[in-house]
Amino acid sequence: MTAFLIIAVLVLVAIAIWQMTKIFELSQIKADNSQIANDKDNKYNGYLLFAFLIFIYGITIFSFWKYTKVLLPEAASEHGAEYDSLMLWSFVIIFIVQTLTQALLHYFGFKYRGEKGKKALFYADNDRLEFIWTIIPVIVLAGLILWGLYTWTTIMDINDDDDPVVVELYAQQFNWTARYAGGDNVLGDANVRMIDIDRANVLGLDEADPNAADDIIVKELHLPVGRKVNFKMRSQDVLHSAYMPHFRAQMNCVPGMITEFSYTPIYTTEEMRQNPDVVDKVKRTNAIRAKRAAKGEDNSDPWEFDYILLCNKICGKSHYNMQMKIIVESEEDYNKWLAEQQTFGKTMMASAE
Ligand SMILES: [Cu+2]
Repeated sequence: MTAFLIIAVLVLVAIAIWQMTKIFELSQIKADNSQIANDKDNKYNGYLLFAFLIFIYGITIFSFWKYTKVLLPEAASEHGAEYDSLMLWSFVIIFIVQTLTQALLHYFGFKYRGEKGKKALFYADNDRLEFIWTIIPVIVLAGLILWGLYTWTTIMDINDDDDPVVVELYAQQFNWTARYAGGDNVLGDANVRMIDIDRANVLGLDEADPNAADDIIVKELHLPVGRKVNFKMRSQDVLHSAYMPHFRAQMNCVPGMITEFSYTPIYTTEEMRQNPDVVDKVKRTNAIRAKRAAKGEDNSDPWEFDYILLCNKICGKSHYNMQMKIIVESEEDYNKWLAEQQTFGKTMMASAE
């Protein structure tokens, strides 16, 4: 790949030098006018325009065929479908408009190519035409913006009604920690100044706050299916972004403040593993891994699908590996798992001994 890029750059530099010498030659006044475009040249360039049009349409079709399968599978959250249709319709509109305008642009480029004796028509203005090409984009764009704002307000519903699970996501270079609010479903106060690694107070919880004692700090996110989860994000050092692609969720984690996002997972991890898109993706990935393993390039085990929390803000050298596994399960399994975790109060007691 690097060799290819170097060759490409060298070729482009060579072309640039060649073109510059041509310009230099043109600047020398000569009797010979072989460098001035004639009808034949203009026609030839007109055909090249068509060739380019075919090229961009071809590469578009190729990309659809080749890369559609690497898109995310069906959304696994309640709001996800709405988000996806907003995205899809924006793309459909952009796609149609760009396909038509590109065709017209190249066609007119060809039709009105330079020709001996051909004169351009001077056309001052046409109010009706200008009105049409202003009002149509205005209506379409206003529609998209209103729909987007409506979707945004629905998604950003972070109220505490309907008994949501309250979870804190704590970002630091380069890992995630999650904190559950415990029995009272209220997160205890926390501040980076109170972090005490020696005593395992990794999130800086306020030991004097009674709400903190039952908080549960974990390194793997478990969520009950069908129940709303309210995330409260914090960052210890720099800007991070909590990105949960399968749930169509992302929110920046900003040092010094708490940001929020909430969603309701609708498929358990097990259910998502049965999703045809996911089955297909796992199959393809494992085929590639097997091929690499046969060549001795890869010795990792077959991959299994899991929901994932990633950092989506370049935050330092190990940003690419800043992730946490998410497991969506039945409320029963979730409660069982939660009951097995140690509370912050107990951790503090153990460290005091
Ligand atoms: Cu990060």
